[in-house]
Amino acid sequence: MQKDNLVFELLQKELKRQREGIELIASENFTSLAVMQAMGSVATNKYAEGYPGKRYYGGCEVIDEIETLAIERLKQVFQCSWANVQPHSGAQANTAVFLACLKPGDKILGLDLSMGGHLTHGSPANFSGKNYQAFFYGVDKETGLIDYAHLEETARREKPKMIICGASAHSRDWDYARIRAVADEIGALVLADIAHPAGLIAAGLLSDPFDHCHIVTSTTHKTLRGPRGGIIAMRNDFENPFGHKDPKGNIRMMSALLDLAVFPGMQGGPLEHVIAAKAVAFGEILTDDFKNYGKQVITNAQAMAKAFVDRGYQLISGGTDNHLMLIDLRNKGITGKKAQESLDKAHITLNKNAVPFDDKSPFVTSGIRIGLPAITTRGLKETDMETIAALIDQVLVAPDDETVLKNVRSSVMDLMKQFPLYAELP
Ligand code: DSN
Repeated sequence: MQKDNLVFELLQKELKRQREGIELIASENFTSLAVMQAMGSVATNKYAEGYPGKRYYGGCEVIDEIETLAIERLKQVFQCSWANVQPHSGAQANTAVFLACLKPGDKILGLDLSMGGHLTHGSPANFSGKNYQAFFYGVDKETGLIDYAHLEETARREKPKMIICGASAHSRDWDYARIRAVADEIGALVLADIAHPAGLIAAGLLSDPFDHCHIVTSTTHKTLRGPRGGIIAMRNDFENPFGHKDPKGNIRMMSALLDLAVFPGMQGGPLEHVIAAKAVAFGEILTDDFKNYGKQVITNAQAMAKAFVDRGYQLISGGTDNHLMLIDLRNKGITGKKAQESLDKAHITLNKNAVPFDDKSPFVTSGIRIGLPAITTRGLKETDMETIAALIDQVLVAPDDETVLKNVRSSVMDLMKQFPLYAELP
């Protein structure tokens, strides 16, 4: 078979881009080589619809061992009694939870997308806003913190069946106990989507949602530093409080309904090569190295936040508890879109992001989101954050100045040469 030069040259080009840039997209990370090797393995060849021990295909004995290992390691990571590692993504994981817990038209309550929430938490553009009646809470205009009083008021008034906590662009920890208290008052379930901070929760550095939230979903590729994918987990199993039954009309525990919702409910064959890579990543998360990584992510984020505040930038909520920060650029006279485009030219990658109460469209935005998981994996420390903030500031002050962009790009390349990425690869 001839090698596909076109695709492999493009992949080499992408590796070069990753090596030479400063990666600040809060939802990205660099997996270990072992995680990538598991993903690019023979497990991609195998059909395994079903679950370990109950498959619709022959020849699944090794795949069963791989998937069981992934499940057991994930249970250990979060001290859970049940986990499903098959969702292809975080969105799929959330879809499965909705399918298992709710009926179309049921009310849900989530963090508004424009306030840092996620599409799958009820946005009208998404299945969650189309098939369910979505209500939203937000953040306080002054403090940028979650407006729990508004959440409680909306919950008591609308009585949603499910309250969703979790965010894509919120830099503070969550009060899961407070959300559970109001959910118990109105008989609602609580879903925590921890896609962003999951790795920091796994490392014991942020509040633990599992004690208070009935069901937890996550992606595996952000702070968990695994392959692109999703998971669902519960510390304690329970009966669906809304009387849902399985297709045979039997009352089942939530774990069984969630398994059925993932397969055959909304997915076919699981991506067993990705599940193998998830098992590798979960094994890595159980090490002390990962705990140290989590601590460094937070140290770096706080150092970066301080460096921006010192330069007169306005951070939503004034700082960060986790791996990211959201910067409102309105006092700097540049939009999120322009900032992202100019920084791209300087090999600094991040994303434009709406800020709470934004007056610009989601395609333009007033803000940028900065995340530290990826550069922390590369080995950068808190002293480097001052350097990076200074480089970003130079670009944002003169976004169209080609000389500035060229000089910053060259400084970025020099800096990142000191932190080799995938040195084992050509
Ligand atoms: N979770 C989004 C992000 O944070 O980039 C993608 O869905």
